[in-house]
Amino acid sequence: MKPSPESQQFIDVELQYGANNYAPLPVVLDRGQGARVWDVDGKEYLDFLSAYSAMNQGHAHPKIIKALTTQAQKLTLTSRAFYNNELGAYEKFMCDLLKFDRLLPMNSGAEAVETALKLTRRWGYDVKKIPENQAKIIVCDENFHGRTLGIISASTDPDSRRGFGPFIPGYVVVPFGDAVALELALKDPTVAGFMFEPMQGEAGVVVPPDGYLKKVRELTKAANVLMVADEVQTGLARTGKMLACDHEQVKPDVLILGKALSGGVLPISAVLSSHEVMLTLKPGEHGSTFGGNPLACVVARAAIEVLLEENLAEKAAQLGDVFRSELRAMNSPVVELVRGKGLLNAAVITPHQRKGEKFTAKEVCYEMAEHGLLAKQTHQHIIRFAPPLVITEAELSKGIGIIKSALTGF
Ligand code: IF1
Repeated sequence: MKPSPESQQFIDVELQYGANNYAPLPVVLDRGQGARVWDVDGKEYLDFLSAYSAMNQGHAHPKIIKALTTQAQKLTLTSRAFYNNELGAYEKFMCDLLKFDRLLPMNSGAEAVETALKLTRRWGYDVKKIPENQAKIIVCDENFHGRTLGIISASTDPDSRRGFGPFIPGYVVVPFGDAVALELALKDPTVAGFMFEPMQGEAGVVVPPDGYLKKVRELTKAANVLMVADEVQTGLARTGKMLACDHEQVKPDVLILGKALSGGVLPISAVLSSHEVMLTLKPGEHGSTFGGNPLACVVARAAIEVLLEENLAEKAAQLGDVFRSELRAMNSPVVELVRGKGLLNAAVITPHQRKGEKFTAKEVCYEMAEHGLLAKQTHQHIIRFAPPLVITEAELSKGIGIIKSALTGF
């Protein structure tokens, strides 16, 4: 796909002045509404990425934008040196909804993960009485939890780690979805927590075997180890339940949220946990300038209310079933596998030749973009499909049509 001269100008200035840490599709977006976005030439696309599941509520949701603009004119930031009149109400709202005792507000997903890691270690020392500097945290092979040094120290992806060492010690890696391996790793009495994604995102939308979440809950409890669920991507209605852990009715000890917590409007993240875990932190031991700011509190509350008022978890479950069955029914010889839950799905593509040229996940994404659907490959052969949950049935059918033509040729 060849960008218009106008688009190319925007691309060129980024190429010249930006860091080179992304390789975007050559589409320059200018406006969004619901499940649709428009580029600088006015071309319309269906957004099947949703900013990596941050836009569950859709672009420019009127309720969230109203909350944003109203509060922005009143008070945006106080820092935590003072109280503000929105934080407590937001914390209570979230704790009541998700049945946790306490919430710690942060900004990006990675910061919330860092917070959860620190809380887990702190609990390990103060409550579990692990000897000083010996706490370990178990993580999964092919995890993705963010980009900070503390987090990439737990990563098994060479691209995320190369040239960034030395790394932070104290991680143990087990295969994802393997309860037997977890049980074995939990025998070490210096383990403080097990942090994992209930469905792995970057690994290619990997759904664990049925019963895995329940088993994780049982095993961690028996070993006196915190179950730390990173639901930054899977949480907040994306997989067809408010939390992916709800699919097996388990409650983690520590829950990490981000992305759709703001409906894609601001970086807002949070860690939720029990009195026992959260109160191991004392004043001055952790924090953030922007975390818990009144603008974020108001936006997050509106964003969660939208999920509830519009039954977006149920909608994701229903439309997700339609999406997967339609994709499978295409019987495309180049689609090896369709997997996912709710509206977090992926297709595994067989690399093949078309019109004499190689055709893999990236080429499929370019072709879909030409025809008005934006999605992004992960690894070389997997395409993630995750439209905003507010997508209409008509828009979803249109999207399925575009995917079909991109996969089958014209
Ligand atoms: C990028 C993937 C998605 C996450 C989980 C924490 C974070 C993320 C489970 C950190 C972030 C992102 C970041 C984005 C690409 C992306 C991603 F492809 F890498 F896997 F969503 F699918 N926990 N995920 O998925 O949150 O600090 O970014 O707010 O460009 O790196 P963050």
